[in-house]
Amino acid sequence: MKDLTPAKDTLDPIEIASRDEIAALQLDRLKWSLNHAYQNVPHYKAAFDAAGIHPDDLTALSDLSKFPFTTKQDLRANYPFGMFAVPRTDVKRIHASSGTTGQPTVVGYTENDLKNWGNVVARSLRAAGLQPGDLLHNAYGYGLFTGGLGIHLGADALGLTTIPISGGMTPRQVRLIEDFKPKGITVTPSYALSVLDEFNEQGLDPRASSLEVGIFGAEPWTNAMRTEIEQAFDMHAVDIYGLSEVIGPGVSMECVETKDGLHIWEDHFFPEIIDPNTGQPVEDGEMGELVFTSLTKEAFPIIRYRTRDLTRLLPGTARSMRRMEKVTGRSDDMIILRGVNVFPTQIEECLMATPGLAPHFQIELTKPDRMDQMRVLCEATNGGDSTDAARALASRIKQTIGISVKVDVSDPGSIERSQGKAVRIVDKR
Ligand code: DLL
Repeated sequence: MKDLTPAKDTLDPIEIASRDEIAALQLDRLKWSLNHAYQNVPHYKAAFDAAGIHPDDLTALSDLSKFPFTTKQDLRANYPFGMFAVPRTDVKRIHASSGTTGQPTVVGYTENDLKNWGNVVARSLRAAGLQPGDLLHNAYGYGLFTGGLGIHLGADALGLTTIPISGGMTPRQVRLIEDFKPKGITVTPSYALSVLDEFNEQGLDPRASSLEVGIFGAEPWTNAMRTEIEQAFDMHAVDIYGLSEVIGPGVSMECVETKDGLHIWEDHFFPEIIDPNTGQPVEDGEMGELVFTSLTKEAFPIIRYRTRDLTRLLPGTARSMRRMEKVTGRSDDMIILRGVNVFPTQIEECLMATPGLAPHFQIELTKPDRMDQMRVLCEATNGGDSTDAARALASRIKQTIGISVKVDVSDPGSIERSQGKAVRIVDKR
């Protein structure tokens, strides 16, 4: 793999500024953002008043913990445009979550917001090793989902040539990678595996492709998966994180030179980690739920938003800004199996460590006799001995996670393929 480390003089100065400089900027911006939300969004005024707190009470960054949280429920209650802080006519773009688990969450952007979003995504793409003039194959979905258009905005801001292929039509994805020879690919890790299968199906060698870096996010994935993808394509694999409510992709990004967690673009998004049960902030380094406050957003300011994503904060390395560890999972995706907490990423790690199994999997939950049961559905690699592999995976899960599961290994191609975010859990209870 080529060294793709970006030259220091191409970074935004704030990426490598001193912590004091970053904190001073955050404090100024935080005061602005709290006031902006309070004055222009009835929900925030009511919530701050009810908590007996006013934006002027914030004199230090640590005062933020006195302000109330915002939850997905609050956004739903204000559907569709109730959380907007500017007149609708100043909103230049709207995105929305798919709403598969309820009413969709609607977010909006002013012209300035789009510019800032483009800049943080450009920063992220540069951190992955892309430079102006490079060719990018953007396979995140275009539409109301923020992935496709969010990455596109950043690619434009960085000066890349973008192939806006979106998700799906996998044979065509492979064909265009072969014909156009992009340097980078932006795609969910699970869909990257579908693209990989297609390479093999067509008898093409993915390692011989032009791809030098893949920028993977929108769903949890493990370091074991990173190794698998890097080896399969002979390219770097880096992690990009974000969520619609905070801006979209580009909230944090892993640097290609260190691959040690994701630097949060702290000049725009202020992170906290809280204990999900008590709501109390925990120290940097401790695991908990990630909470974000926007510092510059005009159309849709968001104050102390509970992401439900579990991770921890770490000091900066390749950049001055703090890192978040790879997300373990969402608290919603945590399975409690006979008292043991399990995340799909833990199953992924065990699967990737078991020879003879392909990286595709689903977890099926049933309750045959008032006891929860988990079945891991996976596939044999071509020519693998599936009985041995099944036994090996079940035993690895028992040893490392401490739960007994059934493992069903089926023929290659039998697990439903993702075209975007993978569905990991099928709950039949
Ligand atoms: O998935 C934004 C995005 C698009 C990020 C493309 C990266 C690349 P939403 O659809 O609002 O936005 O979903 C946000 O997806 O709260 C996490 O649970 C999960 N997620 C996003 N990125 C990662 C990641 C986009 N790198 C939700 N690792 C978030 C783990 C991620 N989970």
